[in-house]
Amino acid sequence: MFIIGERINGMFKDVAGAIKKKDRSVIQGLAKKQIACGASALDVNVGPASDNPKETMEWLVKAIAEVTDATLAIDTTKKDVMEAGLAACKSKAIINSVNANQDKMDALFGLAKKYNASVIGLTMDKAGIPKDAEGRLELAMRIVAACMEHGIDMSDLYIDAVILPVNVAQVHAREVLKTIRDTKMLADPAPKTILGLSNVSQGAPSDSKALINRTFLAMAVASGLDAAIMDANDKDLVDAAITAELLMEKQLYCDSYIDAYRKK
Ligand code: THG
Repeated sequence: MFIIGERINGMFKDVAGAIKKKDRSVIQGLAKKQIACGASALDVNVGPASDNPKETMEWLVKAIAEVTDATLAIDTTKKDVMEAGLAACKSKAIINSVNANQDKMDALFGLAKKYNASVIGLTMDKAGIPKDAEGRLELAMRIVAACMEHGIDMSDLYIDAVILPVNVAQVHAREVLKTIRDTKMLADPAPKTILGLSNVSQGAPSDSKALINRTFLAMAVASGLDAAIMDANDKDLVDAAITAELLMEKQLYCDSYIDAYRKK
């Protein structure tokens, strides 16, 4: 599982506070902790309240790059903020994200080429997120086609079937799982699949969130999920990801498989 830590996001109070005070140590602490817990990459999102998102994104990326050379997923819907983040990255970055609208794809696949970045493509467009897998797959196919037109390798594309909170959109979860399975048939080699996992438990009672995330992650791995933006600091969640991959024969079994995986 390619784990992208979700914590450097201005939607969290500690991150919003650190941005306001320009306190790099809070951000750097979160970066180091997530990597130590098993994240291979870090999501970077300035959050909804930022008055100067371009400058904030650049500041976050530079602060993180001082303590790790991990891949960063630049998480913004704004093209100028995306470019500010990509330009500040020292290692290969991930564009998080592009939707299936042609104008967005042309703009952001252009940036992907310019900065040699990977891309997360969301199965949504101007009309929103389709309710069923068929609608999501049609948008995924549009993203795959645009990627090919722009000369981007399938190995650099992650399709995100967009999971919604189960408390308000219960019918979506199984459609997301079907989308993950069928995305593998859209191209050869196939694009990768990814989810913003914690969306699924947003709004659920806090004592059930971790269980909902962990259960859905195991189900998604069984459906072929390759990567997740998730709470890497949740040890049980990371252990569940490793174990689900073991049971899918993506890791070799040994009695100490968790330790063996974490030492890799
Ligand atoms: N796909 C892609 N990128 C994404 C998402 C996605 N980026 C943002 C988001 N979704 C993934 N990141 C989070 C981070 C936190 C939470 C959900 C998704 C979250 N937070 C808790 C809550 O809202 O209940 C706690 C917040 C708090 O403590 O303040 O659930 O889908 N490509």
